[in-house]
Amino acid sequence: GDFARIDAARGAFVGQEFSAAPRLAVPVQSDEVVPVMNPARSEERVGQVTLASAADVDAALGAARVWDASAEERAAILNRAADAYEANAGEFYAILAREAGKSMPDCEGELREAVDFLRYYAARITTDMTPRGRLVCISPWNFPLAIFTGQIAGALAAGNAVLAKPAEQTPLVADLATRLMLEAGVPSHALQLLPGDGAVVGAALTRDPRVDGVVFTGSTETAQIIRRSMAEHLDPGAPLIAETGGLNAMIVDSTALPEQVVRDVVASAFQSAGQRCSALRCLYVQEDVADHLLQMLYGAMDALEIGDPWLVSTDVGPVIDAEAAGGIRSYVSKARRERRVLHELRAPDQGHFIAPVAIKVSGIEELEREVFGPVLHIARFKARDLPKVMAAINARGYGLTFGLHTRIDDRVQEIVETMRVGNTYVNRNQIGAVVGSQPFGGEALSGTGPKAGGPEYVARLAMPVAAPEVAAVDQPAANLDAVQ
Ligand code: UN1
Repeated sequence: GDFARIDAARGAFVGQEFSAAPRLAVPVQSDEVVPVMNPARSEERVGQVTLASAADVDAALGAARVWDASAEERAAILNRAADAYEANAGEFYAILAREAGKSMPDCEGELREAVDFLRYYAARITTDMTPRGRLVCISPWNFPLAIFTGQIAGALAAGNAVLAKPAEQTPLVADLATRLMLEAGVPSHALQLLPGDGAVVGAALTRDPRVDGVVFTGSTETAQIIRRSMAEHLDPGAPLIAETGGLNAMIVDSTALPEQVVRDVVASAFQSAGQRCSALRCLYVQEDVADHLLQMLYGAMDALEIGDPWLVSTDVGPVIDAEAAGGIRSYVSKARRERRVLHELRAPDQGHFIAPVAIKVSGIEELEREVFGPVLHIARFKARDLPKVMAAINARGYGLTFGLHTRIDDRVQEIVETMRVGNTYVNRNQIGAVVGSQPFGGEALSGTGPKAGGPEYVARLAMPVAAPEVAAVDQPAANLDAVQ
């Protein structure tokens, strides 16, 4: 990226404090204000947020109205919002770096992806779409701009009234994004922002019978809670579109190009401090080349700069908060006690940093859960056990991404056909799906589709188009008898 340009743009916001509050079509009732802290400097305040209350949720749902502008007008306004996002790049980078701990390349990627979602969904708007009604969009802190915007843009493109709940950790970037969409012309009754607690705001939103659907990205456990909450109002027609956790694997055989494997493993496992649901969690290396390849990998890990995301030299920033860091630290300590740590870096002792680490496992079945940080598990396999490796990965049922490095063409086809995952990547890294060209989404425990950034997404957020009526032919019993 163009770091000089980014540096100049975000420089205008050094030291500034930001604030966020519910943005509703009616007056806000809550006055509960909490600080927003910088994960890279545990003592630094980035700003503050006014949390929405259950009463605010009720009022917002009452005020929500579908967006009845023409298809052309909706598309024009979403495109205008995309322009506004680009024009405000510096402020977005400053907030993303300080509120979400995002490195500069990640900040740039987030803004790019958010803009792509706005433009791509604007282009998918058709004149015959009927909105579902009130859609709740619940987004994660790991892509607090891109996924936040993508969900909303998809729902708005279909003309729905959106009630957006950003992640607790990242209300500031959501507030700026919402303001820009409203200023671009989205009416306030069609887009309302409800920052707050999952247990208060998320729960009140998802169990309300006035809600016609929920779009969610986050953990599998939260998706299950939302599903139960939605079941309370017994509207079987209200869809839950979820993109959730992953236990993503990569298989590297003895024909792979080692330099490229190393580069792609480092990016897949450690970029964004491993805080992507697409990130590589379990690397399988063929025994014959493992010693050599892993030595190269550890060398590449040693070259990673871990530190303040404000610095353009930083490769790996902090994890999101103290709770996340604590959970990962105790997981790594256990592996250390069991003498399974293969390679480990050192992290700054200030802020919520986790040093990239490689941990030995015999296979993906040993992974207890998705560890959302820069923790890579490594297993070795013998060539003849390749089918067992594939079966073990499929058996976990967390199919979000899968990576394969091989130079044997027939093997590519065979493996790709066998793997039950959302996105497969061959001879490249397995993060960084691209809106339009690589729609992103998982299967089974990883989500319910349709893929974000894909052609079906907006249509799924509109009412289903009635299937052509097929006249049912009642076969009189007598005729059936005659046939037999
Ligand atoms: C996520 O981590 O929640 O492929 C989604 C990627 C992103 C999607 C990740 N575009 O890395």
